[in-house]
Amino acid sequence: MISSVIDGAAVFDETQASLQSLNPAHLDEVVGEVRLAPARVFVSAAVVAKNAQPAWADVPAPVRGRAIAHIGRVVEQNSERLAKLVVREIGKPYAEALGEVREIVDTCDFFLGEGRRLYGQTVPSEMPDKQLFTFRNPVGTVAIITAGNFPVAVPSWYIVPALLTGNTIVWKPAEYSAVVSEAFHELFVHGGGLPDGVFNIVQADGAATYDGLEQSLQLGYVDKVGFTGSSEVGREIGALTGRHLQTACLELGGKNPLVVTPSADLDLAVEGALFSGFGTAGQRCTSLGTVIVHESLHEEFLRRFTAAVDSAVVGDPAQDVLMGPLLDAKFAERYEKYLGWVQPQHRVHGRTGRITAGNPRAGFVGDPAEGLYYHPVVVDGVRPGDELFDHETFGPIVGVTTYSTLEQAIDLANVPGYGLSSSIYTTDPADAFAFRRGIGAGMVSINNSTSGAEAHLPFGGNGKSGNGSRQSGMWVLDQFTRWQSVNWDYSGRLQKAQMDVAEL
Ligand code: UN1
Repeated sequence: MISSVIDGAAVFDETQASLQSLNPAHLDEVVGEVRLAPARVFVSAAVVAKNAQPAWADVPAPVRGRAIAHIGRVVEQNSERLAKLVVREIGKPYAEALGEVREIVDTCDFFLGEGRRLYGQTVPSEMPDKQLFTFRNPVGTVAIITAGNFPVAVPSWYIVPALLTGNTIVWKPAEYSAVVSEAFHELFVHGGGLPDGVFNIVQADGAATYDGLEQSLQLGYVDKVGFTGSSEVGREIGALTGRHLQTACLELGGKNPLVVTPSADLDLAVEGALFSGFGTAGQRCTSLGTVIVHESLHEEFLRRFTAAVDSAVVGDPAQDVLMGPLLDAKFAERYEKYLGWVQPQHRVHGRTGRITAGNPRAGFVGDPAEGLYYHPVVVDGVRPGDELFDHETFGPIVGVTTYSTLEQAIDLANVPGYGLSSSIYTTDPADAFAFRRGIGAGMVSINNSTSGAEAHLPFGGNGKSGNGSRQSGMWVLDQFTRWQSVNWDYSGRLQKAQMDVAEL
C-alpha cells in the first residue's frame, strides 16, 4: 500500500479511503494501491517542511548542488526501471517514457552547477563609502502539485531547483500516477541523501489537497505554490494563493496551433503535426490543438496528414507505437465528452489508425481487460466559436482550419486565448519572425513540433495557459528565491538616499 511520506516516515491513516492505480493498457491490472491522505496530513507535511527548512538553507549551496548531482546519477542508473513503471502506470510509449526520465537527468545536470553560482550582485551606491548588494534567499516551503501525464519530468522542474535554492517541499502528485511518484520520491531522497523533512510526499485527492493548502497558506506554512494542471484548477490555485499574498507558478493547459505556410516543407509539417497531435495520445499541455494551413495547401496537406494518421500505430505502449492508451478512466470519460464537440459541418478523418491492442473505444464501455485505446482523429473545417476550436481536449484529436494571410493565421492562432506553445512551418524567415512577434504563446517552434521543449529554456505560458511564470533553466530561480537588497554604509555618518547624493 502506497502512502504519504512525511519526515522520512510513511503515514497511514486507516480511516481514509484507498484508491487503485490501474494500468490503462490493461484495466484489470492493478499497478498499486494508494492510501489517500486527508487535509490535515497535508498540513502536517507543511509544518514538517517548514521546520526542516532553516537547516536545509544552512547547507552551503555547492553542497546542495552535489546532492542534486547524486540524484541525477541515481536516476540515470534507474532510467529503464523508472521508464517501465511510467509505461505501466500511465500508458506512455516506452521511448517517450525514457525521454521523460532523461529530462530529470538533464534538469539535475543543469542545476548541479547552479549550486556554485546562485549569483547575487554588487551594485554601486549614489553615496560615497557605501556599497549595495543583492542576495537570493530561498522562499521557504514550497507546495508542488503536479499532473500525471508527465509524472516524473514535470515534477523535477520544480523539485530540483526548489531543493537547490534551499527550500523544503510538500509534493502532491496525481493519484493515478502514485506508484511512479513513490519511486521518484525514493530515488530523490536516497539518491540525494536528503535529510528527513526536506522533501515530503502527500498522496491525496484534489479536494483534500485544496483544503490542506488553504489551511497551510493561512497558517503561514506554505510560501510558494507550483502547480501544473488544467486551466480551471489553476485559476482556483492562483486565487487561493493570491488571497494569502503568496504567489503560484502556474503551468496550465494549451490549445496549441501549428501554422503551415505556402513555403513550408510539407512532409516535415505533416511529421511535426503527427507527433505534436498524437504523441502521448495528445495528452501533453503542449499537444497540437489546431493546424492552421494556408488555403492553397489545404487539400494536399490534409491528404498527406490523414494518410500519415491512418498508418500510425496505436497499441501496447511497451512496443514501438505512436500512441498508447489514454492516461486514466477519468480522462477517457472527459475525452469522450469532447468527442461530442464534433459537429455536422465538420469533416472527420481518421478513427482509422491501426490499433494493435484491444478494441478501440467508441464509447467508454467495454471489456476492462482491454485498455483505454482511441483512434487518432482529424477534424477538418473547425472555426472560432466551435468548441473544438476554442477549447483544449487533452486527447488524440486535431482540428484543421485554413487562412489566406499570415496576419489571419496569427489571429486564428491567438483566438482561443491560451498561450503555451505554438509552431510555424516556413522557409521564409520574415514569416517566422512575424509569427514570433504576433503570437501570444510563451513558446514558439519554427519547423518543429509544438511539444518537446528542451529542459533548459524557459517553459511556460500566458493567458489561459498560466500566469506568466516560467519554469526550467536559470529563469526558474526567480520562482524559488526572493531577492534581498543589502546596503552597507561604512562612512560612519547617516547618509540619506536621494537627499545626500554626492555632487561632481
Ligand atoms: C506538460 O505536458 O505538462 O514540451 C509538459 C513538452 C514536454 C513537457 C510537457 N517536455 O512537450
